[in-house]
Amino acid sequence: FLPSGNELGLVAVGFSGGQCKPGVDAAPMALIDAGIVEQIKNDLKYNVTYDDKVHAYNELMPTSDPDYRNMKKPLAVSAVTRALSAQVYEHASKGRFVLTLGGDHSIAIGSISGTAQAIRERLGREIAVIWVDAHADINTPETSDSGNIHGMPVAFLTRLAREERQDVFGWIKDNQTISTRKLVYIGLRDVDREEKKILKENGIKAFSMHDIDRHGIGRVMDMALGWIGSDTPIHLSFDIDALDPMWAPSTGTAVRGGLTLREGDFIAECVHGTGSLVALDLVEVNPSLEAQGATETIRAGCSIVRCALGDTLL
Ligand code: 4U7
Ligand code: MN
Ligand code: MN
Ligand code: MN
Repeated sequence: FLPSGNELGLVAVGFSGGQCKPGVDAAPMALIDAGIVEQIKNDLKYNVTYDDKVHAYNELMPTSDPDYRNMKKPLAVSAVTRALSAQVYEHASKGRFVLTLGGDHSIAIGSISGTAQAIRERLGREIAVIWVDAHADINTPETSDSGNIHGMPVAFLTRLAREERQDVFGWIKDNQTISTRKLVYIGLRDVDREEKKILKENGIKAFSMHDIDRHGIGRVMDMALGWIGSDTPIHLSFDIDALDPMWAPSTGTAVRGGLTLREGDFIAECVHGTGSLVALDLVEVNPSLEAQGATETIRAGCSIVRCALGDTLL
């Protein structure tokens, strides 16, 4: 099921509506200005299909978008992720590896639902998801303190959160969802109390920073990939705030005590090494925060992407 012929589809998503801080919508352009597309084409030899646009989805923005079930901007996030889901599906169903550059992490509702559907239809297989993040992003609308949807994408993708309204994620079909058994977290260190309960009750596999300190990132990756099992298509969703603020200060919800840049790259290298990676999200880079650190954060993002696409040290 390997994406054939090094074909890669790129979707640039300039969307920040899953949280409250402006600027994360500028990340795709910043990553592209830093040369990410050239690196993918020239150094890593991918055939890139890209519409040369950073999608803002302005035509989808509602004129009024009041809170609903404690969710902020429910109509906007739902509409954007629905459109993104179709874009990602289009690439993945043609056998392309799909790279989605965010944007805040709410966009994973779109990218992962699109991958899940395409891989089910093309190969009759369920995807696994590796979620690299300081946070679990598995709040339901009811457990969320903030109401920010970038803290809820995993709940909607696993159906732990559901909504009938078509214009508020009711569009998510069963064949676009993922299994809690094939979900693995790496890098957690800021998990809300209610989220901890959800992880426990559903037996979800998670490797926190404590586990990485105890076992080292090498063994943690062996265990994470062992849990998924070989020969399972993998979608890697990488939140830049998984890295320590020393390496990635420019992000909306930075948490100290995170991964080194090298550990982040190593995770991406290991997942690439499985030969089963079918899609990657790189999210939550916000170049307007900690402006002195923006260049560093963008460089870290580019590095993670290159490693996941097969860049090697030797
Ligand atoms: B990110 C939080 F309360 N859990 O729900 C929430 F701590 O995509 C943070 O991982 C969510 O950056 C962070 O708002 C979302 C909070
Ligand atoms: Mn996240
Ligand atoms: Mn996070
Ligand atoms: Mn964040």
